[in-house]
Amino acid sequence: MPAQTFIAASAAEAVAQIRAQLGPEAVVLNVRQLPAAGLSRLWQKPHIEVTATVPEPPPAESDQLGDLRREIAALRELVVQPARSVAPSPAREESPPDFSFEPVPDASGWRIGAVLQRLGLLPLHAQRVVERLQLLHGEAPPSPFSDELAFAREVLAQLWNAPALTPAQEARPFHVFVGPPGVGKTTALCKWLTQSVLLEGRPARVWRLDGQTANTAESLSVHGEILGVPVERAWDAATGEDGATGFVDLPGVEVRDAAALESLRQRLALWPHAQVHLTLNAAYDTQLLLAQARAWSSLPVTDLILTHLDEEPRHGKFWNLVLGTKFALRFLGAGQNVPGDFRPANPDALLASTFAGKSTDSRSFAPAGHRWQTTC
Ligand SMILES: Nc1nc2c(ncn2[C@@H]2O[C@H](COP(=O)(O)OP(=O)(O)OP(=O)(O)O)[C@@H](O)[C@H]2O)c(=O)[nH]1
Ligand SMILES: [Mg+2]
Repeated sequence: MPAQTFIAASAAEAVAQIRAQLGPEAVVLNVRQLPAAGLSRLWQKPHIEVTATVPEPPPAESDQLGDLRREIAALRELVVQPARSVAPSPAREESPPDFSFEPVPDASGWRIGAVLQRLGLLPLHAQRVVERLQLLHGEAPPSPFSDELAFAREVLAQLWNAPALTPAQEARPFHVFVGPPGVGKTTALCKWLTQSVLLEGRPARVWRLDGQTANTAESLSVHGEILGVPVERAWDAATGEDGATGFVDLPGVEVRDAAALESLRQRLALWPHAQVHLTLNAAYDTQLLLAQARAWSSLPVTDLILTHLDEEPRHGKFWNLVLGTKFALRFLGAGQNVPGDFRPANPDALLASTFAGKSTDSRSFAPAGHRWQTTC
């Protein structure tokens, strides 16, 4: 569906318009403040302009089978190229395929282990998948590689760690974003905030707090103003009692900085029912991501948010976080613009992008050519 533009005096009014015209499936593509024209700007509050659309409906069951077939075909195309290139065409000689491996069986006899490693899983985790496959389907692999692939997808989906919230965390959502400096915490907060206010129509409140260092995210205050959400600069428990969804933005902390980490720990102790989102840059090297997840696991982290998916084509590596940490993947964000691309993580979407090389499930992407305008 083509994007539609809504002009409203407040976020609540925009929500009502979007809901009435596009229904609950709407996706917000862009938000910006419209300055009032002429003298009226003296007494009139600026309006907001929201661009929204409804993504394509999910494919029917039979299409999903078709998707799987296409993924297998694409994968086969990639992995059998070297075998076919025995007598390469001149063009191929000039630019050899950069994805040059064959799904050769490892010691277990299964081929999928090598493929998973090529897609970004560490050997340890690829091995774990193969062992589980052998447990479920027998020592020897099925003859068609497509069956191995389909079984492996099932196993990965079973190993998915779904976010588990306590009743108190569910009752009064209060989101705190923590993580190393510059990974995209404030941007992720702005994206989530926009969805919460404009799509769910929930009242929200933001705290942009200083830590050991000052929180210089002025753009967060501007974004709050556009959405009509108060952005406090100091914590006051009383303002947290109004039932609004809370969002807390904090400066990044280097885990090596013991004093800053301890100060953060003490602050988190003030919010026992907070959902603490460890935010990491997905484009970092796998070992670094795992080291960061381990280092932060001494804090009461609820789940993980990965940012910068637009800069990381190999989504298979995210399975190392699923299989190698105690954290559930909660949200995946791509791009620096707000509201941009920010969606709940789930095994189906990650499997699709792992095996098809797509950045994420294309159904939820904005229409081609659309450009976001706000940054946070
Ligand atoms: N390409 C890309 N850039 C991003 C993404 N998320 C954030 N950025 C950019 O990364 C930079 C840092 O983003 P912030 O949201 O300020 O990061 P932060 O973690 O809040 O930073 P500190 O508060 O300083 O620790 C900014 O230039 C963002 O525009 C993303 O998903 N993709
Ligand atoms: Mg920040």
